[in-house]
Order: sequence, then structure tokens, then C-alpha cells
Amino acid sequence: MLNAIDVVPLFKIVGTPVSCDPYGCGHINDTYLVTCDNGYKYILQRINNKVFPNVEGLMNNIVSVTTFLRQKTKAEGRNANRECLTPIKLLNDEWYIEEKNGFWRMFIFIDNALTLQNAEEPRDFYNAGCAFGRFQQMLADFPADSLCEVIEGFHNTKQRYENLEKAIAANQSGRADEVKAEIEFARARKEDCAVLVDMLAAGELPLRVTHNDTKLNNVLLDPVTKEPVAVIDLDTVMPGLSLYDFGDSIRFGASTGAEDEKDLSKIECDLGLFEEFTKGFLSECRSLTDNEIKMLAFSAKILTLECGMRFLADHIDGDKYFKIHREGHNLDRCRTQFKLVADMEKKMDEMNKIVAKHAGK
Ligand code: ADP
Ligand code: GN1
Ligand code: MG
Repeated sequence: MLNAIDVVPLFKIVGTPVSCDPYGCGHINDTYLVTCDNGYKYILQRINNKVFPNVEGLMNNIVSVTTFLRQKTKAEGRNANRECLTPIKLLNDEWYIEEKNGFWRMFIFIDNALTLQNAEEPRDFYNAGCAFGRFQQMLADFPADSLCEVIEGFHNTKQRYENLEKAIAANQSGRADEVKAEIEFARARKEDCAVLVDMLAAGELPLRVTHNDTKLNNVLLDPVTKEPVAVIDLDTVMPGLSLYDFGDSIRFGASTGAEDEKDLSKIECDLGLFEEFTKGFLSECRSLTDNEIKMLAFSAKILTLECGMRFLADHIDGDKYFKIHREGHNLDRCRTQFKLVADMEKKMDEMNKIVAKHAGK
């Protein structure tokens, strides 16, 4: 069985590795920063194989999307090693290695860039909006049908609702009775869960290539100018709705508190931050249809509800999916999401007005 440091020399790196330390705050993969004697740095990751059973499909997606983005970036005369996630091959020319301890892959470390867990100033969130809007715009002519669906129904909120009901029925942890209020909160919004899925099925919303995990900490910013540097964490890139990327960004980044804040009085949806992201996203992503624009504000509520239901289902399942760092961690996360949903419901008219203002409608 290999440890992270033992895997490093199997990749085509420049220099001799001198350290390999855990890095970042992701909920899914195990991430390490590798530093070499010559100053070169790399990100080594053990892919969470329980979450991503089809590692080959996942890596094929990442390689084809990053190759496409790198070509476009270079054609615009820009630095693709800094602005695009860049996978590193193994000595045997493969993109990942499977061994007893898991599946490993490596990327160039994008140095001198910030990962924020929350916006330090409103402009950071505007810049995140630009980054994700631009990401989607750049992939507008990428052949979507060449990508595999890495996690089936990832943002199918209707299916996520059904999964929650299944978790409640199975009650593997025995905790279902302790979370009656949260279960009722989700059940009261069952109809909402079907809206985007049904619009997609009816052809009222277009299928696009989307990121699907647009947390603020999945975009890197320049530490001086705070302008976007790169969009990272491409594990869930696959066909989806533009609304998934917009909604998930708002869920995480427009909250006034951390995703796992225990003091719910600190949690609300900050309309100033909502406006910053909307402005940035719409300035870069220019091809949205009228229906997409109409549903942007609503998507923020739905993606937040969906994530809350996923945390709740995982709490009831006994914390099998998301990494937890304390007892009840997933329940705390669920509660912040539901608090945000309730707040967004109150603010929906204002959110719609903000969208209309920046969409020029
Ligand atoms: P997870 O899926 O677990 O969230 P990520 O791919 O987002 O894993 O990586 C976790 C963190 O590691 C990111 O939030 C970021 O801080 C850092 N990171 C990942 N890839 C890179 C990279 N290529 N360059 C710089 N930092 C990175
Ligand atoms: C996970 O990988 P990370 O930490 O960026 C999750 C997202 C959730 C998010 C909640 C593959 O994202 O869907 O919204 O946690 N990723 C996966 O924080 O399930
Ligand atoms: Mg991440």
C-alpha cells in the first residue's frame, strides 16, 4: 500500500519532491501539496472512489475539458498553466494510477493564488461570478455528448428529494426521529424540487456543459488584483443546466456565514453579494435564454434546498458521503442551508429584480 509521498515519483514531475502535505478544505477528495527542491509545486489527489465509481470516465472528462480550455487560452495569448487546471501524466503516460490505497492523480499547482472560503470584500464574489460565467461561455462550443455523466442525476433535485425519503425510510443511523423539523421543511418544498428538472425535460431549458460544483473555494483569485485566475475542481464537469452553476455559487458564496455555522442567527442571503455575483456572471455568460434568466434567482433557492437535503440524508445515513469533522456536522450544514432557503423565499422578489437589472430586462 502506497502513501501519498510514495506516489509522487510515479508522475512526470520536474525536480525532487521534498514535502507532501495535506492541503485545502474539500469535502470529497484527499488533497496534498507537493513541493520539489527546485520550487516546483504540484497538487496530488486521491480521488474519492466511493463518490466517483467511474474514475476512468471522470478522468477522461477532465482531460478532454482541460485540453479544450488550454487550447483556447493559449490561442488568446494567455498562460494556460496558470489559468487552466493542468493534469500531469504518470511515467507510463496514464492520467491516474490505481493501487490498493485508491486512485491518484496530479495537477500543476497554481501558485500565488487565493482560495477563499468566503468573500473578503464584495468584489471577490463579483470576480467569482466572472470566472464561472466565463467558464461556461468558453465551454459553449464543447461537444457535450462526449462527456460522461460522472454522477448520475447529480443535480436532479427531484431525485435528491426521493433519495432523502429513502434515507428516512431506511434510517440507518437511527437519527430520523431527531430531525423531524428538518424533514418537514424539505417535505413542504417537494413540489419545488421538480421545477427545473421538468423544465429541462420539456425542452424549456437548454442542456449545456457545466461545472456543477461552483463553490467559491473552487475558483482561484489573484492575491493582489483579486481578479479570477482559474476555475478548479473539475470532477463534476458534465452536461447540466447553467442554473446549477449559478445557484450553487449563490448557495455558498452569498451566505453571511460558513456552510457549517452553528449559530443560525448569523446566516442569511446577502443581497449585496447576490448582486455582485449576478453582475459578474451575466457580464461573461452572454448566451443565456430568457427562461434561464427568469429562473436564475429561483435556482439559488433550489440548489440550496438540494444541498441541504443531501446533508440531511447523509446525516440520517450515518455520514457516509461528506467528510465530517465533528458529531452532527452534516446536520449543522443542513440547517444553514435550510435557513438560507427560508431567507431566500422572503427575498425572492428582490432577487428577481436584481437579475432583471443586470440582464437588461
Ligand atoms: P475537493 O473536490 O475535495 O473539493 P479540490 O479539487 O477542490 O478538492 O481541491 C481542494 C483544494 O485544493 C481547493 O479548494 C484549492 O484550495 C486547492 N487546489 C486544488 N487544485 C489546485 C491547483 N491546481 N492549484 C492550486 N490549488 C489547488
Ligand atoms: C462537495 O468537492 P467539494 O467539497 O467542492 C460536493 C458538492 C457539494 C459541496 C457542499 C462531488 O463539494 O456537490 O455542494 O461538497 N461535491 C460532490 O459543500 O458531491
Ligand atoms: Mg473543491
